[in-house]
Amino acid sequence: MISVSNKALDAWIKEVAEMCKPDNVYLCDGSQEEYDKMIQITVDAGSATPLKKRPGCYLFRSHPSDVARAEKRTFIASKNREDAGPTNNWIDPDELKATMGALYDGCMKGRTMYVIPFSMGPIGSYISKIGVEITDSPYVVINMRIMTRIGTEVLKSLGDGEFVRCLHSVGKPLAPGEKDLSWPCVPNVDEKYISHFPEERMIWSYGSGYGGNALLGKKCFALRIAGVQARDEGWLAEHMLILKLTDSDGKFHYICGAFPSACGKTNLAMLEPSFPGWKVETIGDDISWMKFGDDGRLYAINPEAGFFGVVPGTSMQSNPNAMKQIMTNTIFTNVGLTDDGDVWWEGSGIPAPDHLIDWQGNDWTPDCGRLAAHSNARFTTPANQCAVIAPEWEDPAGVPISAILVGGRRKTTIPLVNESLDWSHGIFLGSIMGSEITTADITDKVGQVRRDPFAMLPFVGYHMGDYLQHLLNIGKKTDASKLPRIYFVNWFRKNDEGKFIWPGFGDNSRVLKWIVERISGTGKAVSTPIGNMPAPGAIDTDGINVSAGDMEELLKVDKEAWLAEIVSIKENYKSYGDRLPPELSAQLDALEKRLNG
Ligand code: SAT
Ligand code: MN
Repeated sequence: MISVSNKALDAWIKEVAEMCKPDNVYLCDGSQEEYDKMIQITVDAGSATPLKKRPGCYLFRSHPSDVARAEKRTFIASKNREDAGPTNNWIDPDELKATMGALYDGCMKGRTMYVIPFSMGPIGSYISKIGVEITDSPYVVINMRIMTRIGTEVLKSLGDGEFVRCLHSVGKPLAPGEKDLSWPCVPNVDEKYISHFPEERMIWSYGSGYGGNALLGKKCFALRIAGVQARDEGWLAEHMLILKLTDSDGKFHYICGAFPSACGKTNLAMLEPSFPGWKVETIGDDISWMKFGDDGRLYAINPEAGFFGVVPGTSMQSNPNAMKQIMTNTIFTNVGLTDDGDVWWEGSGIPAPDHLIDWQGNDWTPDCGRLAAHSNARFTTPANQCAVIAPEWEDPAGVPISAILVGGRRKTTIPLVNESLDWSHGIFLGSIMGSEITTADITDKVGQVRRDPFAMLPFVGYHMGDYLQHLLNIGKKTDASKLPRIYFVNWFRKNDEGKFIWPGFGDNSRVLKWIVERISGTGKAVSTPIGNMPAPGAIDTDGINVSAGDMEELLKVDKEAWLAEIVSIKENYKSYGDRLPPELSAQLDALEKRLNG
């Protein structure tokens, strides 16, 4: 048995080992040699395929039951049911511990138990926090080393300090001599558990090896548990990208952005602007932790060290920087394997080969009627390999945030961009954001809006109403002039023929340009009932195929549509019951008055 100097950690490791009964216990040091050894273990086990065409890259195929975050099986086990709120699944913590304790009993037999000390954020930053993940999956160790900072340095920095306990098992013990599966997990989705104990700052995950179910530093810790810590300690743990935008004079601003899935968030974080001399650099593509600095501004760090991005749709058009980044040292999960040892996926912009092995390990041809890559296939790739990573991305001081973008995927109503009147109005806009439900969601509600406040619907570890109140409270902790300005954006407006009006991708930089002009005091705006909108001509459309009429449509305040929107927002707000912040209902009333005024 290993031993570590942090007494609480030492005791916890022994307690977990006694419960899970692994054959061995291994403490990760985070070295390259260790990483190479883990890779070799997975190659030898038949789980990983080296990719001849991409140095240091490997392909994994998951079990078909284990391909995405399991939202239905994600639990917030707060002591009081009400504290989990209407958007989370709740189980009494004692009951859940008893159920999962029985599942964990002996679940690591025949396996090695890996102990991974990890830091979310640069080691030692005042914004960073430390966790320890115990797992029986070498795939998790490999991915955690890319996605976070792990090993001896973290343990040193932890000292006798506090850490978040993250326990993970794939839930597949091995009998003596039993051959392992290439993707061990619990195939029955209803027996998987992704559990959070917010009061104890603890995560228990069982039965899944995939993504956010298993890489516990990401959504489980950095959003759900850190969100509770942030609420209690007066800071922010948000589902936001962080980018640095530099204009042609060399002036720069840092911008955060919250978008639900399928809105091109990773692409925006690495965008290639359409103006000569302008530059976007990446700080983070998914999560932003923000604390007040001594000057009263909000400073952000990216708590992660890698990108876990959706592969399908990634192409030289949608994200040339990511395409370059994933040529080396990248883990691919659930994409197609070509006969010459490369990977292929739908929407890559590369013609499909005549034959490949699909994500389920079967022969695939272009006419077979199946996807080569699963729609949630992922790359895990080190952030420092990104060609446009900002040099200061690991600055322990964080970067001062000037603006926050919020937005979803809306065909109608929501204009291209709208500047909030102040912080509270901005929180109101974030609280009503969302996307239209598409056929991909397999529901009878196609076309209705699924509201996803700050893209945090599946990621708030407590009551959504209290979360929105916390955001409002943050705005009262400093001078209004020091707060980031909040912008509501929508790249996805369609015309009557169902075609996108705005070109999107790199041209979204035209909207970012107006935003930094606003922050600098030069951008022209007109005041409208919904907020400040770009004055005619204030958004540069030189060189793109967007007419003045299109711009008018993109920036129109459609009164009837907004009044209908208000009805639907009221319905949504009802679900927060008496925890709906009074300021938000006041914002909604004020909007209605302005529209009718
Ligand atoms: O699997 S993750 O939670 O890391 C990504 C996602 O589903 O948002
Ligand atoms: Mn995300």
